[in-house]
Amino acid sequence: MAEGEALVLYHFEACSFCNVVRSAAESLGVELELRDIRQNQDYARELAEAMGRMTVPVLRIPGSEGDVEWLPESADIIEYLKQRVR
Ligand SMILES: N[C@@H](CCC(=O)N[C@@H](CS)C(=O)NCC(=O)O)C(=O)O
Repeated sequence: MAEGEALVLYHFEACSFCNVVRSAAESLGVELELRDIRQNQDYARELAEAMGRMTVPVLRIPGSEGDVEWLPESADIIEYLKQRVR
C-alpha cells in the first residue's frame, strides 16, 4: 500500500452489509477511512465512476505503484481484511 494512503470504505450508515464490514475491521484492528455516500455527494460520485453502480460496501485499496483496486462484496472485503492482519 502506498505510504500515507488509507484503506477507504464506501458505505452508508443504515447498510447492514456495511455494518458487518465496519465491525469486522474494528475487531481486526484495521483502520478504515469511512466515506458515507449518502452524506457526501463527492463520495457517491467517486463510487459511481469507479464501479458504475452504487452498491456498497466497496473497499478502495491503494497499491504501492499508485494503482488502485476497488473491492466489492462484504464477504470478500472481510476476507481481504483478515489476510492483511495475518
Ligand atoms: N452482496 C452484497 C450486497 C450489498 C448490498 O445489497 N448493499 C445494499 C445496501 S445494504 C446496496 O448498496 N443497495 C443499493 C444498490 O445496490 O444500489 C454484499 O454482501 O456486499
